[in-house]
Amino acid sequence: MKSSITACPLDCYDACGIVYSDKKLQPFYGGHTNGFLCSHLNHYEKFARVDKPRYKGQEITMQEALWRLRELLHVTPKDAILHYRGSGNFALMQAVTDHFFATFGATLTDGTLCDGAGEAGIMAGRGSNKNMPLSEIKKSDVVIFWGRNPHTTSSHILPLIKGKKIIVIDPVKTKIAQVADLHVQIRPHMDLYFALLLTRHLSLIGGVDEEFIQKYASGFDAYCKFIKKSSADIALEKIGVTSREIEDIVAYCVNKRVAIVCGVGIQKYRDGADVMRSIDAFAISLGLFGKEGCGVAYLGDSKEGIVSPFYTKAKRVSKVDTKFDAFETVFIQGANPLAQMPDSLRAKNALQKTQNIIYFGLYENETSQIADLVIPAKTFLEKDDIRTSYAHHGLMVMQKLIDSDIGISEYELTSYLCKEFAIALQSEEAYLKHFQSFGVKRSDGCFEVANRERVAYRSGFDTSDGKFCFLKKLKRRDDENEKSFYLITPKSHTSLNSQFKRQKHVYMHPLCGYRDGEEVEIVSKNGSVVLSVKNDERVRPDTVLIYSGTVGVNNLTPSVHSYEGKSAVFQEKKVIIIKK
Ligand SMILES: Nc1nc2c(c(=O)[nH]1)N[C@H]1C(S)=C(S)[C@@H](COP(=O)(O)OP(=O)(O)OC[C@H]3O[C@@H](n4cnc5c(=O)[nH]c(N)nc54)[C@H](O)[C@@H]3O)O[C@H]1N2
Ligand SMILES: Nc1nc2c(c(=O)[nH]1)N[C@H]1C(S)=C(S)[C@@H](COP(=O)(O)OP(=O)(O)OC[C@H]3O[C@@H](n4cnc5c(=O)[nH]c(N)nc54)[C@H](O)[C@@H]3O)O[C@H]1N2
Ligand code: SF4
Ligand SMILES: [Mo]
Repeated sequence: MKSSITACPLDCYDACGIVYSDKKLQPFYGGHTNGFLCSHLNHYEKFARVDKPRYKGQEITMQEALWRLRELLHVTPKDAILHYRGSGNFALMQAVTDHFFATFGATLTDGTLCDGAGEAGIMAGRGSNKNMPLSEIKKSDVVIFWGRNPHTTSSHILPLIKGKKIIVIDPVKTKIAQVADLHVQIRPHMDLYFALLLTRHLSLIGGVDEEFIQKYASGFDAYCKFIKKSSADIALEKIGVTSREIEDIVAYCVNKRVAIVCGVGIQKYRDGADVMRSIDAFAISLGLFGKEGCGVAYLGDSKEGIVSPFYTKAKRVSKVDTKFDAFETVFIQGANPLAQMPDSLRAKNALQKTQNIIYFGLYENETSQIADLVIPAKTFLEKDDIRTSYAHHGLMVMQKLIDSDIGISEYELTSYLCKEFAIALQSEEAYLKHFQSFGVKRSDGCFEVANRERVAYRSGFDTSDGKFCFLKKLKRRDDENEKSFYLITPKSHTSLNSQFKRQKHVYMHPLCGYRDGEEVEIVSKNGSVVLSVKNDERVRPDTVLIYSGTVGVNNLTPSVHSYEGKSAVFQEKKVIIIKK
């Protein structure tokens, strides 16, 4: 069989290129993928999928499922229909359903469960979110992983950082922390203070890039005063760092090409925007923008430089605290809100009060279990699509490679609905061509999104005066309950959020005094979950770790928004542990 090229559809920084040959998924050699995939894709076809549509528990044919869908949409008042789409498949054609639902007059969502708080911090400081692409990291001397776990979530960075000085700031002794030159095992949610202290120390030793600051920032002196005031009462042990660590990091960074690689770990808090902005400010003080191999890498805007061909103007409600019960018919696509939304008991309660829950997805999960109508999707191998990334500039065509009797593609489903309700829709090919038109061919033959800058901010920032805007005020409030634990809930190497092999344990430091396998109840103001303990020396003794995708983890998390960025905040609340 001739081999064909596609790309991994998952919500992941790396957006790997894939060669499909002899019915096997193999890594694309070259580009950033360069020879390896990860366990999700290496075992992709082993995970059981939903193979038949069903209504109220009874198997039906796809044709019957579509009739039923049309009927439910027809009988529900339009303002009582909600379209809730997640990021189970990250490719661009997934949004074609938005076009139908928006034109039809249904409500769509806004807000994010992911990176919105951090992004808001970047926007407030720089006026835009132009990301440092993966490939630039190769040119750095020093790489700081700040709340990012590359072995698990972005393993294609690893070949790029060989031989560099590695600094890790993470409450967990992750794999990268174990091999780093310096690991600061910071207390959760203390990054803002830490960033302020780093900037302050840099300033005290005269390491600030004065020329850069003069040109591209305003109010640095005022910021130094702000730092002095806001960190005056903060003891280093409260942050979980030492003065030696502060000195060492600053010494590593002065006059070096430094990449600060941030992940979502730093911003799962209400003031997540301020945390990100204080880290950006440290980078500003070092003069890290507009230069090769320097900068702050976070989750960029994967749609930067691409104009959507779909009609998406609609009334919108937040994805974070969705009042499902304000609707009669809820259409859920590429998402498992009952596991992945915060305050999942509230979400379940509200969703169960609706009349019709429609689940359009690949796998069985908490949401498919309570759905009235279940419509299986096609996998990325069975449909045409195209994707971009939030960590590099690639634009990757995803060809249909397999015919299958199972499922329906997002385009086919939309095309059926548009026909039934007399809504205009272009051909699938026309949309794919539209997306492709934003690509340019690189010298290695791969496509990337045109006009994205490899090194952004060469001539200043996108704020109104072209200068970086420093943080002026803190909004945080700390939960000082001594008996409670910080809850951190990062990504697992065995699952992609709730897809694939989900974790089952709560990870705790042996000093907490629990036995391996012992069941404990973890309790927060929002709810509780019973999990068995796994002792793990990588976790701080004041912290418990429950991976994203673990059944019940979001019983514990509140459905409040970040102060900026309309984002969920999964680590805001502390928890207590009760022996069973
Ligand atoms: N294998 C795998 N890969 C994935 C995913 C997955 O579920 N599984 N999910 C994908 C998605 S949707 C996303 S958004 C990305 C996210 O990928 P990452 O940005 O790497 O996100 P996390 O794993 O949530 O958090 C990263 C690190 O932050 C640390 N951390 C937690 N709290 C704090 C804190 O207060 N301060 C500091 N400094 N660090 C903290 C955690 O211990 C963790 O090591 O990964 C994508 N890739
Ligand atoms: N506790 C905690 N909660 C979290 C997080 C955390 O770190 N900790 N992370 C948050 C983050 S960053 C994110 S991005 C969200 C992710 O949350 P979700 O977007 O809900 O992601 P998944 O859990 O991966 O579920 C995606 C579903 O998409 C379906 N799917 C996959 N491919 C396709 C397809 O091609 N078509 C269709 N129609 N369906 C498909 C699968 O059936 C799968 O069940 O979770 C958030 N929730
Ligand atoms: S999940 Fe990420 S690392 Fe794994 S194959 Fe897909 S894009 Fe690559
Ligand atoms: Mo995410």
